[in-house]
Amino acid sequence: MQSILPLPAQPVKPGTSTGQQFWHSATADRTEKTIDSYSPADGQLIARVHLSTRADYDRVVEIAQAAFAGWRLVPAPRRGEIVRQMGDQFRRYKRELGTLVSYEMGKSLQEGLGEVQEIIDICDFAVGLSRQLYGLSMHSERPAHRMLEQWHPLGVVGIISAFNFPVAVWSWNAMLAWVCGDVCIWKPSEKTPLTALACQQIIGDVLRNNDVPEGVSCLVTGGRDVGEWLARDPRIALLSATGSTRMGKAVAEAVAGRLGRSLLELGGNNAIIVSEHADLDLAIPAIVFGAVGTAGQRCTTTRRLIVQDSIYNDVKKRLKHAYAQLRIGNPLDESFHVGPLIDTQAVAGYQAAVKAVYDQGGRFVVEPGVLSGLGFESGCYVKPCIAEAENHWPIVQHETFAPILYLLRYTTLDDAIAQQNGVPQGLSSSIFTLNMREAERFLSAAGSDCGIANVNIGTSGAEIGGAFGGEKETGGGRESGSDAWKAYMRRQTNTINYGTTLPLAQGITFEL
Ligand code: UN1
Repeated sequence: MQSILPLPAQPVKPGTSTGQQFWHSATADRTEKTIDSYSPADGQLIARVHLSTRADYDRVVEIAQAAFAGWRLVPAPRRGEIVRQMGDQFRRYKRELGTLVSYEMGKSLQEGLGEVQEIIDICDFAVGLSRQLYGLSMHSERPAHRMLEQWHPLGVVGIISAFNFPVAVWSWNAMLAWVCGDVCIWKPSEKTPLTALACQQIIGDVLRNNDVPEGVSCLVTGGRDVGEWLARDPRIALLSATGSTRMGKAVAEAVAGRLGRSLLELGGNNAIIVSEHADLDLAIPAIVFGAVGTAGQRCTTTRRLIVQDSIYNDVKKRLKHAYAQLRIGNPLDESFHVGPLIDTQAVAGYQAAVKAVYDQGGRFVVEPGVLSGLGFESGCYVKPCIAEAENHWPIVQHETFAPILYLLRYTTLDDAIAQQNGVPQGLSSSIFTLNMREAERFLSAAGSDCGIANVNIGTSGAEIGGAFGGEKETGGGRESGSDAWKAYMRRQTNTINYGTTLPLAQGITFEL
């Protein structure tokens, strides 16, 4: 891997994508603090990245604000054209970036490439959107009056992204924000800073070649402190944050305290209901991919399986068989299905959850374990496992970012839906059934309470065309497709009088 990205002699420094300070300059302070990025695949140090100071942060916000003054006046389709060129750049660098995502984050190469494909897809979506930022027009109650609404750029958008989708989730936000006329400051996860720097490099040429003002795309690096600076800063018009519910609550409180806007995409505790009317040939692979894909570290990972009594033993048997085929190993080797967790701290979280399952009365039907020995030197590889459990147990109610699947049973569909909804989170959900009444009930107002509800496909792997996000402790935000763009703009209602009198609304008279 060292040949793909040789470790730079000095830390890589963030900043704006067109500015001098993007790569570390010769004059930089050698005693500066850094984030060391290790690969969970082999435990190697990949790079040292400069940690933004408060002074760096303030400078970046000023540059972003200055850029916004110009960028908001660039016609939206022209902004879309620049995003189109970015999409081409991501096409060009798909393999390199996908490989780096896989190496720095630990997801399989296929998933790393898939993540870059999500960037390409959202670029295409945003290009079309740049000609469709539609407002409505309304009929006024007053003669010779016209009413309409228009959508204006909002300002500086902060983006806090998580390690599990280190680049795609940034792009869902940034590409929409840019066609909407906003400028972005991205704080990537401190666990995956290098993939973020790579994205800045990839789009840097496009911005320079098009004379886009410096500061349209900014990057700051760091952990909780930097997140707090963004959350408390009234110069940040919208803060979009993806991560844990704990982080989201802190962000929501700080942003609400200044009456700012936040867009939150937080934890999930996603379930698949498997009815006695399910086609199990579809259900089993969907469950396995949903539970073990990205080593159980997607917000949309399938964490609970709610199975009808009459097929419970059959489903259990088939899953045991499927899990026995899983090959765990280096994510860059395409013969493996499951890569490592992000770091040893995540492994400790997995072990604590396993212990909690035993303590709360659970039983593993596919055994857990941490792998060691040749190929597993990083200490981050764990066995995907399945436990028989009950929905109300604290460990089942909690999102553990690891490949642990809880097997639950139900008798009636009402009971299944109650269990599916009976958790604090509300991101993704699905039912496997060929019975139309069951499927429609699951999608009805009395059905799933999640932001995403699927029939005969799993809980993960959403396309960018739909709005992505969830209810309850998932935070309520929507990113990506549909009309999620509206969160990145400010709405203005206009009333125009083209007549010769001044009638007041609601029939009020006011004579002078
Ligand atoms: C996330 O885990 O934060 O639906 C995003 C999916 C992906 C995105 C997941 N398209 O699984």
